[in-house]
Amino acid sequence: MFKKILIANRGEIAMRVIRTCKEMGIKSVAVYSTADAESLHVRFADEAVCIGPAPSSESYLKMSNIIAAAEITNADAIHPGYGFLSENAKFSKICEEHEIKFIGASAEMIDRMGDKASAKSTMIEAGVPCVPGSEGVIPDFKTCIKVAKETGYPVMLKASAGGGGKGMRAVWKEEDLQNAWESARQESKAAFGNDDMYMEKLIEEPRHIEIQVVGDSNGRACHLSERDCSVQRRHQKLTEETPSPFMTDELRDEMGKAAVKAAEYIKYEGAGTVEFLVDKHRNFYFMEMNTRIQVEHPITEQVVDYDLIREQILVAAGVPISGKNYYPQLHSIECRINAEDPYKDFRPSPGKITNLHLPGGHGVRIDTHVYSGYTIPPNYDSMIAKLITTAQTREEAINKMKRALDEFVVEGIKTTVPFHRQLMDHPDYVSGNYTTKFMEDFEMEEPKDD
Ligand code: MV4
Repeated sequence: MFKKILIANRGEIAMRVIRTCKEMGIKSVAVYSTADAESLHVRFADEAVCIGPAPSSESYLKMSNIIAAAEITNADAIHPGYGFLSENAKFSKICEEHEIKFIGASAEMIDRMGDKASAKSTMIEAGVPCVPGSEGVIPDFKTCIKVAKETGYPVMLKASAGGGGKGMRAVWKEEDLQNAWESARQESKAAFGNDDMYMEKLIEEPRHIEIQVVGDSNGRACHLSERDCSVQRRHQKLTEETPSPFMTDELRDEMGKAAVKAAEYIKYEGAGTVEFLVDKHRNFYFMEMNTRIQVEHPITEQVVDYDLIREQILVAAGVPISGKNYYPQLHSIECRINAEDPYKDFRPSPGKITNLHLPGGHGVRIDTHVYSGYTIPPNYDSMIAKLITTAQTREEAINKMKRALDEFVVEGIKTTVPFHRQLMDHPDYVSGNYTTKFMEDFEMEEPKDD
């Protein structure tokens, strides 16, 4: 078992990993930029190394500085968290070359799943349901027209190096295809340095339902059921829940089996997430596979009583998984609390938290790194806390979320607490009748003068 793990991340996920390391008796090393010198993960870790100035490119993305920190502290593994270098094949490779265990996917696996068209081809070989469309990357516009005709409009053009919606265009009729093809490729080239495109039949008003999987070094995988992540704004998840209000027992079994088949086919090691699009007829289609721990992992932990970070560490140390699958015994909802102003188009609101009161009580979990007096640096993403409520039923979990949001006090900056509070009263959310289109029509009501 590892003696010392360096966490190559910051914020709440760094705290999350440090906590499990402590519980497992593993020493932890925090790395921090000069902007994070006062951050909580620095204080909670057993050791801390400053790896550079505020800009991520000079610190949390600076591979040489992170490897140097691991060498000088004699860490035998690195946990990358999510974001930053968590799905960077080159970093995974460099860790391997330095004989530091990367608690994540191999460089080959990251590359294979990071190339969306090749990931899809792999899933077709594995027999995982995929959206009909092109066979891999489309070589030229002439083929694009032909494939769109064969697929049938509307179609979705997608960037193979993409993800999160960049370089993606919905095309409803042939006359719009050329503009979409050119603008999507330009956007993808600019964002990823690669303009390979593939095409799929457009799935209208889909739900985003993902399955958590864990694979071990013996080639076995299990699933831990689903998370419904359909409430998104500009491809940023805002809230997630499990079980999905759209799920049925047979659909869960089918999607779970497909996700395990995918993971075992590619001999996936570690915690991963297979993302699916689900249409209104409950047909599901492979979308992408993420080879990292996800922000929303706590809701799964809550309903199946399982520590996913612990499992990542055990699998990376070669410990086999039990092999059984896990099904939700409770209902859990996560609200991402961001330092953004929902009354001003969710614009960032960095600054000093002058007063903070965190909710608590039965069934309330908060994963956060902030504290009263903490100054949120403008350099990183705006998430300051994840508020998670868990109860026997969805109705009770929503009720608990409302109560917890009403208790949540953050002064000195604006946050998305008021947005989540209104969401919990929205009829389409409360009824569970929402898709990825939900946020397009959502309007914040002006604050009542209290
Ligand atoms: C789609 C789709 C409809 N049809 N593919 C968005 C980013 C990337 N994860 C894939 N996405 C989509 N792919 C087909 N064939 C609709 C989306 C989509 C979406 C998917 C999940 C969650 C939120 C979304 C918001 C807009 C579009």
